[in-house]
Amino acid sequence: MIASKVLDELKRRFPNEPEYHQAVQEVLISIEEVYNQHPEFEKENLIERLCIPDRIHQFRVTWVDDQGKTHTNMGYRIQHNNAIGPYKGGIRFHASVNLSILKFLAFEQTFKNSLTTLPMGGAKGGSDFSPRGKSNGEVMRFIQSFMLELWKFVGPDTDIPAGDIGVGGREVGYMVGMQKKLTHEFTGTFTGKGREFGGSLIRPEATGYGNIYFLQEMLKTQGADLKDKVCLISGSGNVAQYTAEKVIELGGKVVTMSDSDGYIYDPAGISREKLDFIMELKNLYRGRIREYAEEFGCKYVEGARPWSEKGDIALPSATQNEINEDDAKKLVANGVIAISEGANMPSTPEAIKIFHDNKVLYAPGKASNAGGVSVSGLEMTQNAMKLSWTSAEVDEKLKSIMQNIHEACVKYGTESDGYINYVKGANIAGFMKIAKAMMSQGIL
Ligand code: NDP
Ligand code: 2IT
Repeated sequence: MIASKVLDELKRRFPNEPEYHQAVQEVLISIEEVYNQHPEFEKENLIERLCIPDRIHQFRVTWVDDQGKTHTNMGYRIQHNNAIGPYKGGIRFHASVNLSILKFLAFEQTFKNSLTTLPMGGAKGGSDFSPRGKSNGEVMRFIQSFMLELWKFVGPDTDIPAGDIGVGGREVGYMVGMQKKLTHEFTGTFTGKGREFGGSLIRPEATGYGNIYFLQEMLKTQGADLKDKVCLISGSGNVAQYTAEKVIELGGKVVTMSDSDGYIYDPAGISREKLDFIMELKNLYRGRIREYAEEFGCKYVEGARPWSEKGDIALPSATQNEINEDDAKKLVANGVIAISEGANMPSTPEAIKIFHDNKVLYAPGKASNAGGVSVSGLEMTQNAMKLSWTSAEVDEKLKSIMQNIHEACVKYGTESDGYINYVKGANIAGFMKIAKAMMSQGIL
């Protein structure tokens, strides 16, 4: 396999999908050498079978707003690969959603899920519907219409969706309700459910906490910890909130958070009480991060990202490609020692090169944000066993999974000078498990 040739061919067959090409390119470059040590892989064209999704469902979603106006959106479910378990991955509702973004996310999810050590394949879905500014009734009616199509493709042993951007507890609840109505069955088809109907404790916290558990392992390799470290966080949604919570608990100082309008910079640090304000603002009132600056009198920068502020650690937790080459240069010039991604693919390839060239600790999302889907996997197990574990039990399992993922990255990613290339480590470790499973199951 010659990585550049495979990529060129994918670009020719699937043009205008830049995010998908970006995600595939990173993996191909990382695994090229290992792949070529196994001629049996190439003989069965494993690489194309792994890069091209098994199946794509695409449908129109029609719904009526509070004023009686009829809208159409697009709905998608990309079932990427189920070699190691049923399709599994989140649903994203955001105006920017398109096939390229969901294909990159489903591809990444396949590798991430392989790393978790749990038996889950990879998938992603969503819609270009944005819940922002919509009433509860509008969100519910949209979701009921979305589910009229999606229900046919999902199930507890087939494909198990969950949350992502724009999809939290409220949205998962509406999806579960409609799935139940259409199938007459109460099954564990979704994860991220409310606690009252089969949801796992710690699932809301899992991605953010997991990212910090991974970061702790990275810091340990340099004899460092989080105490008094200044942390730059982007986003103020599910992942960002619980990332901040864990940093604060471990003695670090969070100085930035953001939303799609801008970021706040609080040099005194976002305390536990101030984080409660953000959680209430975002989760209850669905307000804007600007209101934090108004409440506590700190700096707010409209239309910008937080990467020009000085910090020891960067924790991007909003969206893809939110750290570009210039941002990476600024972070490095300001003395950043670690970047641990809560979001999926938040750093551009040029930014990653800057981190690698400067030998800073850099964890790609498919390793460091795998805690969310891991606890989803634990939710599936609890549902199947019809029991629920305590918070402490789930948290303990989450920590151990993140430590195992870190270990796998070290095993496959340590370079001759001792620098740990977590991108290479995560991609090779994730790939080898899927490849072996695919080879065992015949040419499909
Ligand atoms: P939320 O919808 O809860 O929060 C998203 C946050 O990011 C919001 O603050 C949002 O601002 C901001 N944001 C979204 N899109 C953009 C954009 N285009 N530009 C700038 N800011 C943006 O989503 P999550 O916290 O769940 O997801 C955040 C990231 O983490 C995503 O990359 C997701 O794929 C990834 N992830 C999520 C997991 C989960 O379990 N939820 C698991 C693993 C990864 P605004 O409110 O203004 O839209
Ligand atoms: O990107 C992700 O890993 C998620 N959005 C969570 C997926 C899941 O199935 O819990």
